[in-house]
Amino acid sequence: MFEQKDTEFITLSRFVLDEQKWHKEATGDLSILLSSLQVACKFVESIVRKAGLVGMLGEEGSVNVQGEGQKKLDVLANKLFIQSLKSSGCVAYMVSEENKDVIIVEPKSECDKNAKYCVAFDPIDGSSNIDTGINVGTIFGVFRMKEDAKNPEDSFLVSGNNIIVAGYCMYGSSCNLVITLGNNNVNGFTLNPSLGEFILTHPNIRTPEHGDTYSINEGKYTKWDEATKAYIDFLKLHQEGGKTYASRYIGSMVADVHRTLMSGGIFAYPVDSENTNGKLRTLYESFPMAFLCEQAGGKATTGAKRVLDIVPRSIHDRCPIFLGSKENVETVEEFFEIYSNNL
Ligand code: AHM
Ligand code: MG
Repeated sequence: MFEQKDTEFITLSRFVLDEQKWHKEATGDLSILLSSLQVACKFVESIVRKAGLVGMLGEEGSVNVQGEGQKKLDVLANKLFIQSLKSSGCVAYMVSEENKDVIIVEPKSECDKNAKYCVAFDPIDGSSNIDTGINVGTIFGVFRMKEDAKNPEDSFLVSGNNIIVAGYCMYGSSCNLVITLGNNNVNGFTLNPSLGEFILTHPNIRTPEHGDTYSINEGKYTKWDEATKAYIDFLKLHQEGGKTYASRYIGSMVADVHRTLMSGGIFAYPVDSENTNGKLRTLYESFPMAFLCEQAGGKATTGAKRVLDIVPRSIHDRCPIFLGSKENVETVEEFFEIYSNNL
């Protein structure tokens, strides 16, 4: 029988307003921005849910700046996020996986001229999974506009330590929005589709210190560097109390990171001979996920350095990433240390 989960019915909107109360200097702009992101996520969720019925599967026929074929859903979700964020009046600049250049928001009113936030996002992450009904998601990170910026790019070409909000929305068997505003606090909300509200279902998410699941595209084994090969070989051969590591890879970063965040273990997209800087984009994939992971008690490294210490040189830069449980990531760091000494 259906039982209502024992919850205080904290909606995402109320959660954001509560957060605002703690900051006496807050203008409310960030709350409005987050409300716009929330609306765009709900909009995309409603389309993903019925994509196969309304002709929204398949290719759009265009190619993005990354040289990747755009899916119809990539294009529509991108428009929805841009439109929703533009109409918030609080966003000055945006970077999207689907747009070559920084999107500059023209102020529509005097009030909009004070817009001070910059948002980087991947509207549909895991696009290759769209047509087979597998989980996809949206990833976003919010930055403050850089005061001495000469170009719109400058507000984004800063280290990940400048990110102030990060989150993702996973369009899966349920729609989950996981968000952090820092303060070592990560919260998960589940969309109640009948109410159209995200309800707090996973308060204060903490990533286990250690996990026994690894998540990586192992088909690329022969193309990896020696440190990555050695680390994955170690996981396969290593047994604790007779228990082996489990391999889980969906190929949608949002879904793979969500599982890693909730249950522990490691997610990785390392350098390979075809992707010499890794595949995942620093600004709107690696930074938000690394920030979420650290705020939940985990770690994120490129192998050589902390992901959030990277300063991207261009808005679509890529970086290798290993993120997840603290102990697992520290083992990765040890492997990279050994192999860097062997060079
Ligand atoms: P996308 O944003 O174009 O969908 O690409 C990113 C996706 C990630 O979600 C996922 O971790 C990775 O690409 C999977 O790549 P691969 O198919 O090479 O394993
Ligand atoms: Mg992506």
